[in-house]
Amino acid sequence: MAGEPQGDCLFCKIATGDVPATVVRSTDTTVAFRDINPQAPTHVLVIPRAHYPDAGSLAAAEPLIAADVLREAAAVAAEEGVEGSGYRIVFNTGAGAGQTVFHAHAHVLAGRGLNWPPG
Ligand code: DGP
Repeated sequence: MAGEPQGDCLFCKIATGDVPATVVRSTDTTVAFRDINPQAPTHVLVIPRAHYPDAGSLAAAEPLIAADVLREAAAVAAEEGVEGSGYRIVFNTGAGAGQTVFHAHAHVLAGRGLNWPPG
């Protein structure tokens, strides 16, 4: 069923605690944890607990949870103290755009110069 945990999904396992991660925030619908391969001094991933393969399918099926992910991304930025200097929220969508884990997630990146356009 849509949104149900997938046994072969790494981020579903992080959401349940079956795979360890450095969790910085947690709500009924989301988990935020540090990226294992940080691309900036602050690099946190925010995931919905529900399994959807990407941000678009999450937003179509569960718009309130998609909003929770965005709200939590902003809360992470506030907690990390990077609101003033600026931060970037990224949803890589599709392998061609660099998505490697097919469970919707927002990258929250900050703490260095962030160029535009991104690479
Ligand atoms: P993306 O390429 O947009 O699908 O981002 C996936 C991110 O997930 C990537 O930046 C690395 C991170 N990642 C992959 N495996 C793990 C893991 O086991 N733990 C944590 N904390 N992050 C992971």
